[in-house]
Amino acid sequence: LRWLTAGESHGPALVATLEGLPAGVPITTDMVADHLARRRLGHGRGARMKFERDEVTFLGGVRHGLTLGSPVAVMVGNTEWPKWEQVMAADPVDPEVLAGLARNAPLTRPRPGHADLAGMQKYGFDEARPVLERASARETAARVALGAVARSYLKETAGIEIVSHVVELAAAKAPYGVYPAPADVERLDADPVRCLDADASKAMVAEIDQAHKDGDTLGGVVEVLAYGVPVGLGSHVHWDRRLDARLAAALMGIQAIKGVEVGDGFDLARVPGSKAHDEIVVTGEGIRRASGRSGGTEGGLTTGELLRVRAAMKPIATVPRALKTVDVVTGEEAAAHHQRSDVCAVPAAGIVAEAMVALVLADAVAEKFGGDSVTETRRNVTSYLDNLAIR
Ligand code: FMN
Repeated sequence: LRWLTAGESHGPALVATLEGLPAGVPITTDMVADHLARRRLGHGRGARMKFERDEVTFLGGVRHGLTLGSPVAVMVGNTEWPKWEQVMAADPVDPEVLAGLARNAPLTRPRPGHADLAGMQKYGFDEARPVLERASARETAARVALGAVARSYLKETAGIEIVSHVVELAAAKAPYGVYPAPADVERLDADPVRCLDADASKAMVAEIDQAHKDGDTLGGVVEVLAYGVPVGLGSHVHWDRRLDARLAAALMGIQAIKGVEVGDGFDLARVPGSKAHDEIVVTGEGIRRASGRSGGTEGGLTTGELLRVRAAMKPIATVPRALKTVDVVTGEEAAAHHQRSDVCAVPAAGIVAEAMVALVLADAVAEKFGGDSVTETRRNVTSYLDNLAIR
């Protein structure tokens, strides 16, 4: 699969293309819009989440609710565009008109924790707008849109289903080792922080409320689970074919993600080998693992067990109690710009992480099973699983 996104945070729209899917994947604008709505959920999101909505349009690759096998192109419109039409115009705008617009005031006080300063230095901009417009996590809406297509492909061809939940938010933690199933998604989406455990959820909400009062921001940890992943996606034969490496890169590629764990991850470094691995046992369902510490990959290949990855998000960098910076025009110390922002976006990051895992798995399924129609891919999956010599 190949995929790309384009578009700025306050531009007319985000666009994304996905190439390499077979024909016959069920997808509708409503299915995409549902996932985009899930990205907006969560206690602690900023005002923008409430007054904006996402408008989805397929521009190619889909007809009457099914993919055609041609590149899928999807557009997520920005309902705020009329307010930004001049500031973000593609064509030149009369400088006098621009000078009269408060929204166009140059952002000369780069925000620590963002791409602002290094981006201005690298690209030769004298203000942060041209950098922050693309660095903004608004771009993740385009990934979630493609993720919706990828997850439908996974479900139709291999029966794979993806679930995420928030397991840590600042100091509040969900009980370790409790994994939500696909049937829990509705309940998770209804929870203010997308946490399965009611007590932990309350503690997380309290953390966010306190941070809000303190003019501060918070991060946390999300866990993504993929059910029904067949054995043998990815490969041990080369570093960039390892599925764990591909998942880690995809998750690390989400704005503000600073750590990724596969399975028990860093905890595995703290226990002896006798407690770190998943023993192989014979069960009524054939050869299985006695535990799930590896997170469903060994040697860069999926094992056929539950796939489990975690991503750690740093606190939102636009801190209301503004951080110190330098005004790049005057050279003086200053307080960083504070644009409307979230206190905490960990629940939303979980939805983005689901999309990234879906895209990586879709790529690995397409690579292993091929097929130009969903029927053909499904037949290839079934035939492979039915003919495994060892099971
Ligand atoms: N940063 C903000 O300053 N304000 C926000 O409201 C905000 N919302 C985010 C929502 C999501 C779903 C994600 C994944 C990130 C969000 N961020 C927000 C983080 C920024 O996009 C920014 O990329 C990040 O702070 C820079 O970190 P990096 O160095 O890891 O890219």
